Amino acid sequence: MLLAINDADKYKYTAKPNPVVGAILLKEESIISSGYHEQYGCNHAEINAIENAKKNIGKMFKDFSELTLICSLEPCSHVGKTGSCAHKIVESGIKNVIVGSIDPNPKVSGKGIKILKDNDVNVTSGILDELVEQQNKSFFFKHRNKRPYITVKIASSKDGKSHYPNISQTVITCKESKKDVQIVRANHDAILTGGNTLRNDNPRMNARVHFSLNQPKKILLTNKSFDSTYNFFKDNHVDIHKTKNLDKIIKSYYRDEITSILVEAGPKLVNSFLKANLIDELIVYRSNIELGSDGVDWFEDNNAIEKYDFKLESSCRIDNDIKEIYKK
Ligand code: AOF
Ligand code: ZN
Repeated sequence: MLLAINDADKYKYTAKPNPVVGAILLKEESIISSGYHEQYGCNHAEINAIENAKKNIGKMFKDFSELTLICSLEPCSHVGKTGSCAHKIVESGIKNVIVGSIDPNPKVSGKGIKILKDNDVNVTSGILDELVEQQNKSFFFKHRNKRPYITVKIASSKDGKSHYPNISQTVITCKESKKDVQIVRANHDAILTGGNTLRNDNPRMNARVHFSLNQPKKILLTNKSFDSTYNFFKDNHVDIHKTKNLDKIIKSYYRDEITSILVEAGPKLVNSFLKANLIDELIVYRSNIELGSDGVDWFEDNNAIEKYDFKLESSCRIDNDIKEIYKK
């Protein structure tokens, strides 16, 4: 199971917004084949493991009834972009399945295991399930909380300021921090910003990384009109929301294929997310530069981070900056 979980992780940037899943077929102690959910919209892990085993029929095993399937997530019951894994397992003749975690997706949850059991397949589940959940944090979060996981990223001066007013762009953090932001973007399914940031900075907000990935979708909150020449409209379709009801907007993504949203916006929108209790994780890139009393505060409240119950989970140095990660 640990091997299935570990190797599945290689595909986290191309499987998203789907969970990463690993499957291994064993004959007694020997590995016959493995399979992974490598690419969103393509074969699930179990199907790849079964297909990869076929070339060993007659060499390493006679038929699938001799094999045990280990899969990190409950085999799916539904026919989505591909067929139902649970039915494929039954058809193959596999008789023993060991499952890491139950799938929290209500379309599947418990139903995949039921199909197996109803067809006389022995199922053991709950093996390293906490690790599977940790690995697919936002996927589990979304299904448990009926909304995507929300991370807010800010670049702050040492004295908690965002920028100088009336200056087009205030440079705060170093080059290395900006590079790190690209990885943070790559780890999210969507990036959200507001009209003010678009007008002032004209950011592209894609993930500029040197590995293949499914680029984050884009979400824009504004009641103004923007023409398509703004950089934000490159790469991907942009959802535009004119309402100010953040709760409604965020909850609307429960039905969408988005499990995590990265908010990269100015103080006004960040404070709205804070007050709406819609921040699950706050990432602060803190520079050693002070902007002084002319700078605009990131947070409207003094001690906002503590007041809203965020706890520092980790901090590390990036060149001259400090990256702090806070969670509720
Ligand atoms: C599995 N094996 O490898 C994965 C599963 O859109 P689809 O059709 O690809 O289905 C995506 C859903 O299937 C996803 O939300 C999750 O519930 C499950 N993922 N299931 O049996 C896999 N990736
Ligand atoms: Zn499946």
